[in-house]
Amino acid sequence: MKKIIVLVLTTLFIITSCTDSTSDKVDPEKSKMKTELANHAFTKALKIVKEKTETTECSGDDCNSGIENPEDMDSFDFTNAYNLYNEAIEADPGNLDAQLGAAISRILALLKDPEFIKLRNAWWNVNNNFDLDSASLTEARLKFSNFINNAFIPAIDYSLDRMAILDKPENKNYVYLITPEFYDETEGDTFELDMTEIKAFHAILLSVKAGTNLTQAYKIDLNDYSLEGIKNALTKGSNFLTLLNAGKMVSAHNKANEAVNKALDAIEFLLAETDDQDNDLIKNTAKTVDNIYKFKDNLLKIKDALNNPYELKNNGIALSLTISNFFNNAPTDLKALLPDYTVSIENNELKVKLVAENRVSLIFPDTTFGGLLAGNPSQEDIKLFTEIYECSANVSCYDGDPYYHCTKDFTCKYGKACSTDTECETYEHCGTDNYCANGTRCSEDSNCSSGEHCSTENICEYGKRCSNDTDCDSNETCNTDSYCEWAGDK
Ligand SMILES: [Ca+2]
Ligand SMILES: [Ca+2]
Repeated sequence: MKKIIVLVLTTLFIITSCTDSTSDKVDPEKSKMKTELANHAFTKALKIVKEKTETTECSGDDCNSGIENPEDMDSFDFTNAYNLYNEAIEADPGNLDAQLGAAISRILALLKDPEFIKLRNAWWNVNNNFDLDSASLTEARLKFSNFINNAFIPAIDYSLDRMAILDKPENKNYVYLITPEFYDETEGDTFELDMTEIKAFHAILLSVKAGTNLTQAYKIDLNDYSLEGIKNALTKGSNFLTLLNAGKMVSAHNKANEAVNKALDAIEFLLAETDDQDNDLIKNTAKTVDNIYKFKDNLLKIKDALNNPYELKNNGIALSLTISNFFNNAPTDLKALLPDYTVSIENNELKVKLVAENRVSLIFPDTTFGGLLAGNPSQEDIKLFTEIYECSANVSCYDGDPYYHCTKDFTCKYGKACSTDTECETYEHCGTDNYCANGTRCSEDSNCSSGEHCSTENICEYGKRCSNDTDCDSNETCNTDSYCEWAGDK
């Protein structure tokens, strides 16, 4: 009886362990074999791309590649390699070579993606069609959106998932050697990919992801690329450049931070490398170390700017950039941040004009630009920082026209510099600001011409002296200061 029980238990154990192993069987040998096949398929695809894109005939500066029509790219096919790397991962998720191969080939396989092919053909049409109609442009733009959303972003996400598995502290010693066999040669250089290159690739993927989040945050598609359609889109109040998804702005900021941290991580790894650097793609040598530190410095500055107020100085004005605030409280309409402008179509051309006719009347509706700048800068701060002035000490009025001068609000005004009236024209006087202005000097009305009066500032001005409307011309009234004033068309 005891024997039977043992036998039953043993059988049960075998059965359960068998079923377990068939549902979740790790097969490193099979995985390795699939990876080799995948590498071979990858090399084959790479060779075709290389051959096709190599320049062939040159006449002068104009060289032809093997790509003469979009269908020539049909042979760029990394899907086979991608599928095989996936089969290798299925057989053994711990196969890091397969994880790396899958991450890279997934992106290259986009060349064969139906959404890419539609986009490629549409853009080919746009670029080779001189009488471009707005319909084909609209079509191409739509294909671009479809490609980004339905093919490109999923591919980036997939590769990021592979990187999350590969780029772990416990894999710090992982190295992938690209031997001549890999690129189908019998002899040649061997390249080493270690965590420096992997982290660098990871950082690039993260920054691309940040970028794709931006494309999804705001309405950047136009429904219609005709002039009329573009005009309507640019006009204030349209939905173009309005916020579609505030969460995507938050994600973009997070991914940008992750990308910078990952790039810094790659640099730390690179700086700690002590092995022979001859075969490394990214090298840490006496020759490169200065550039590595410079790059690190720039990354630290970017990291700081992404998260803390960042001071920008120009033209004597300091503004505090708060990128983090902008991304985390994204403005609902980017167009609304601009000064008032009009959009029109003139002679079949799009014209965008500011409503303000001069620097003084130019008003920024939000001098923080949706929270991008801290501390509520003044209109004048923004104008000086962006160097919006008609004139200044460096910028003269109308190429140095002596009859114009620059006022203290940087606007060009008629009148040449003077110290006495005699330096001005006969119909002018020298004003308190030392520029010639219209109107001769007077002490009483009789000093002025018949249609004028002598103002309280002792300058002859338009409008003869009066006591009531009947003293004035038909289109004038006698104002409270007792001179005739234009009353408009009665
Ligand atoms: Ca090395
Ligand atoms: Ca290295």
